[in-house]
Amino acid sequence: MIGSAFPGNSDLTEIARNVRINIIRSVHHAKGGHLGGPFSAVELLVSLYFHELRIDPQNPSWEERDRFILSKGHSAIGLYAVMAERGFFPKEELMTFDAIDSRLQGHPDMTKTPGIDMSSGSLGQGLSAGIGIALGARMLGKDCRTYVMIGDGEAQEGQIWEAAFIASRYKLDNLVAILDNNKVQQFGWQYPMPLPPIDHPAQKFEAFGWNVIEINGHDFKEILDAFAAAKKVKGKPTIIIANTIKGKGISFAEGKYQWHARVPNDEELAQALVELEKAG
Ligand SMILES: Cc1ncc(C[n+]2csc(CCOP(=O)(O)OP(=O)(O)O)c2C)c(N)n1
Repeated sequence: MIGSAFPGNSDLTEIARNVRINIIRSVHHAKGGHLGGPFSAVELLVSLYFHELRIDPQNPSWEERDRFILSKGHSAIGLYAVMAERGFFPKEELMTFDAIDSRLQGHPDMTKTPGIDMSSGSLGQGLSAGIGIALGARMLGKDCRTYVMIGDGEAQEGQIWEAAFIASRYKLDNLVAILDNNKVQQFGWQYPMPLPPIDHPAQKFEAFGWNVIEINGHDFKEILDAFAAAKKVKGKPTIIIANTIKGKGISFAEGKYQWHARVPNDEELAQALVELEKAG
């Protein structure tokens, strides 16, 4: 973190709780947006923005910053809620989410929102852009690192595998991909289901020449250890396969594709807030 000490694991938990509360309030207020995917990614995003990334919220275009691409751009409200906690913009602005003139669009827009490194939402593209940024940093002799979060449903896109092939060919050890492996995508498959969106992701990325680390994506210690381990690897990109739960933290949404992009009604919001306030 720039300008402040590592907040500690208990504080990270508290931040994650606030983030989940702000996500569901924003989606309820906007009457639109996604819930399941943002909720599965909360601990990963909090770890990135409160521990891992070399960033300065006061200077979001700082040349020497690490870059982050939310390739699963439909989870934008999760990213905005974390960035607001970190001070990129006021938390009150979250209530403008998805409004036509808001800086916080339904999918990230690098031309509108301070601190967004790539516009995303059309799945499959973020890893390719991350490779370009990581390669550029190496050619310029810069030590900044690039992080890209992809979804497991998104990993069905062919472009992800073209990117996976190229990243290891260029030995991009300054690139870290994070797979939010919540095992549920937009429609139809029950959880647990016979076929996840991508089976054996660790073996597949390993076969493409990546360093693979598999973790529980809701456990801060495992996440931070994985980031630290990735920094020590030379000559290969790293993928962190983060096993997560879609809708994590709301009992009636966990693991349910029906909550991929559903807006809670007033009663559902109230029940979710009771559960989230109690979460530790
Ligand atoms: C190219 C493209 N095809 C389809 C969509 C519509 N879409 C939005 S989210 C989604 C499911 C994504 O699943 P996953 O990557 O597992 O995301 P998560 O479960 O983390 O929300 C789809 C198909 C899209 N945004 N882009």
